[in-house]
Amino acid sequence: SDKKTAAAAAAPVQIEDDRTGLSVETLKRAFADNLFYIQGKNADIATLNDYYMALAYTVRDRLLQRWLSTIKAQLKPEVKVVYYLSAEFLMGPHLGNNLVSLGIYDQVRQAIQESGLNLEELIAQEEEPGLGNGGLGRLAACYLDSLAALEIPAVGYGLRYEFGIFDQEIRDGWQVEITDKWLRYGNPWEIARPEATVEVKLGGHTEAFVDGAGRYRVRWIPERTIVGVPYDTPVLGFKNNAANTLRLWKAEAPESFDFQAFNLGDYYGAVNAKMYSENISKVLYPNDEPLQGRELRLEQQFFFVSCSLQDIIRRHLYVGGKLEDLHNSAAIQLNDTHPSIGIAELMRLLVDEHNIDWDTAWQITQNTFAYTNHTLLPEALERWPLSLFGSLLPRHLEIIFEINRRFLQEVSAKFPGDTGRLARLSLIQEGPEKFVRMAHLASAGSHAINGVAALHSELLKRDVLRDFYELSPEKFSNKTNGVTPRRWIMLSNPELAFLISESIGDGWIKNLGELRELERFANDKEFQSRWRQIKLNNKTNLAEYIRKRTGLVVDPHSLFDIQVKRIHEYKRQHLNVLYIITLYNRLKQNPELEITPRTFIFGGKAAPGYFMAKLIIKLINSVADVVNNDPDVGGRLKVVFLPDYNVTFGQRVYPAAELSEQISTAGKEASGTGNMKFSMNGALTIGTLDGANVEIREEAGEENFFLFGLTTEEVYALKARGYNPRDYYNGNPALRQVIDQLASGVLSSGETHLFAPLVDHLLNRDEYLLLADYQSYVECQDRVGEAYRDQEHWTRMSILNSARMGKFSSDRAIREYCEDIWGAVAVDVVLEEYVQATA
Ligand code: 4GP
Repeated sequence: SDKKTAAAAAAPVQIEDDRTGLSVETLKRAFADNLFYIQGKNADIATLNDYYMALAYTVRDRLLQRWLSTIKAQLKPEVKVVYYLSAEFLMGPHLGNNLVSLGIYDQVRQAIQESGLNLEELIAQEEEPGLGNGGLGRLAACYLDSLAALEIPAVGYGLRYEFGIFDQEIRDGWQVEITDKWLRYGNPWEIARPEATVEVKLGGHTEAFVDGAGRYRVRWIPERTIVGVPYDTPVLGFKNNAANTLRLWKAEAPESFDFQAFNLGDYYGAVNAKMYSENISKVLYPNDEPLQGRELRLEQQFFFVSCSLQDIIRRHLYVGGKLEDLHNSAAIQLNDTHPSIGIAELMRLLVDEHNIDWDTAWQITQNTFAYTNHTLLPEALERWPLSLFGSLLPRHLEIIFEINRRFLQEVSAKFPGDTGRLARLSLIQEGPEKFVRMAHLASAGSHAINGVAALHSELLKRDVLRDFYELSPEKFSNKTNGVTPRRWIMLSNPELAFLISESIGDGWIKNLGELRELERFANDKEFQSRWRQIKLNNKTNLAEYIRKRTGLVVDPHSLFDIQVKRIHEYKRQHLNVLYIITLYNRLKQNPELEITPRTFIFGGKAAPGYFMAKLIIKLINSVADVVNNDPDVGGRLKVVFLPDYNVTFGQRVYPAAELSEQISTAGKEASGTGNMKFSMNGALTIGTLDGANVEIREEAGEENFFLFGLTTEEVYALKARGYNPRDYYNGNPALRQVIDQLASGVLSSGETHLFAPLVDHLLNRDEYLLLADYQSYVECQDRVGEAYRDQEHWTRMSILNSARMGKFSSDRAIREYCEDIWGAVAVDVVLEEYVQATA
């Protein structure tokens, strides 16, 4: 009866309209209210950032009702939740995307306009969370978007880096890295949940003991403890009621440490411990750098994985689940090997902390985890020196040894006497220095393993994970990547989105396959000219942005030929440059030559320690200097390196592109996702048969794709025969001229040594076969130039490219993961109209 009175007293309160209402009037009122009460400003003193924050909070209020309703709908024992573990989430700016998801872009624009401001300016104010390097992190973000769009219960788990990927500036043609202080002005999209803090142990040693039941057990006596504080960002579904959670962990020192030291009078010691602990979530590691010896990186990985697994278990027990059934209510996806320590950590939690026997724990673990591989590059496969691993995670090393012992027993049973195979499959790499092979841990401990494009998945089975494939072929499948059409068409290319919806209805936004209906407009003159006009508008916008950022004036009527992605030798930005120099030489030889005017646009960051990649940036800028300022060129060629490529900038670039450069050495690019964003927005692709290019070409039709270069098989064969780049150099005068120019200093203001490392590399090793592919690329580029002259035909190809990209929606990819790997289904979310103050 006490309970009854309490419940009566806590009669539910209706959620205020000012917090949820979507009308222009309500939005305006809420905006003014937030400016005053949250930012503590009025119009007299408000900065643009204050206005941005006031609007962000207005929008966030509208997420919260959906978010809490979603949590309520999903917090049930029978609901299976997808946990996406990723060291990177490259989310991009939230505000515009949330407006799209809520379907209130137009109302908000009007409300802001009636408040005397400009919505686009406020949107541009947002500092994007750069918590990822490139493809892998952005894929995780697209997947969260699709999971919410499809109402699949899901949590993304990662690290809340205080400094994300560095900001890039270009000085004297070189990349300069600037710390990314993205949290400087606060982050209105996250909500801290300090009450859900968890403890993580590190270092120390282990002790064996026999427990009360007479069982042999091990306890871990750590050297130090840190705590993980979760920060949650709601991730909205597109025009539905679902809002999933991105939960990022911040590392902090446990308070007790401070007090202890403080009581001893060691104030600095206390502060030091705090700073040391907080280091763990300080900074995102750039990829493409050797990780050996990077203890902090391993600490990061273990930290966020341990926090997340403890969180998952707590949630499972909270809804009344039994640990033996964990795999029925949790599907944990490992986004590459970065979180693969989770396999040993879950074993530890189950066996050591929850007293479950090894065999049962191993079954639960294998049935819960699945692993996605994102790269075949041997240097990118993570392995940790045993010594480092053991000193940081002594108990996990023991567990890995035991997993390995049992695993190799299985292998022996299946392949008796095959010791070579045992050595190849072992989780431990033997040798003068021993290593833990993380891809092997991930493969042994997962029930599903996938690559990210058809070709890549085949190569995984054939090369990198061949022995695992022969051992358990049933684990392997392909899940070709996808990207979200909400951010990558609707938000970034609103005019195109409008034209598409006007022509075929707006079903495509949730079902991208419907774009096929555009095919019937491919020859329609009126439609074609609107299509072209939109592209021109987007190009004009980009040209204006280029002028503002670099001072360069480019012609929006020239062919916009774009390569944006991380700078890496295998991606071959320098092959693109070789063609630019070739064109330049032709114009110098014959200034009257008729060529298709082109603007070559590059963007991308190089890993700070990757010298060759940084030299490629310098090369692009040096060539730009020469080409852009030569009167003989007469503005027909322009080369632009746009600094600080990130998601925000991508949103401007993809809609303005006409030619998409996807020119990696065949067999090296796992999938690519930029390639998909370009085609969706009507760019044609020049590319090799690599990664998802293969499937893009299949879908678009080979007549609508500019193919060049060696195939994967040909690359292998050529290397097996013994590749000598000098043969190509000697046999091709145009190529020879270009390489000689690089060496001579004419492209580097006389600095002859500047590009010597590049020239040396190309002539003597050329690991990525630029010289072998040069002629084929040049001829293909020439065909592109020709094709561009027939604008009607070009437009037709462009329309068909967009029309046929339905497959590359991340919704399709997520459906496949749900059906084949996760066994997760949609859960309907009913919006709660009332707030209940007590339970
Ligand atoms: C990237 C791959 O290089 C790219 O081909 C793929 O599309 C993307 O993952 C998503 O699957 N890898 C990384 C990385 O970004 O850090 O390894």
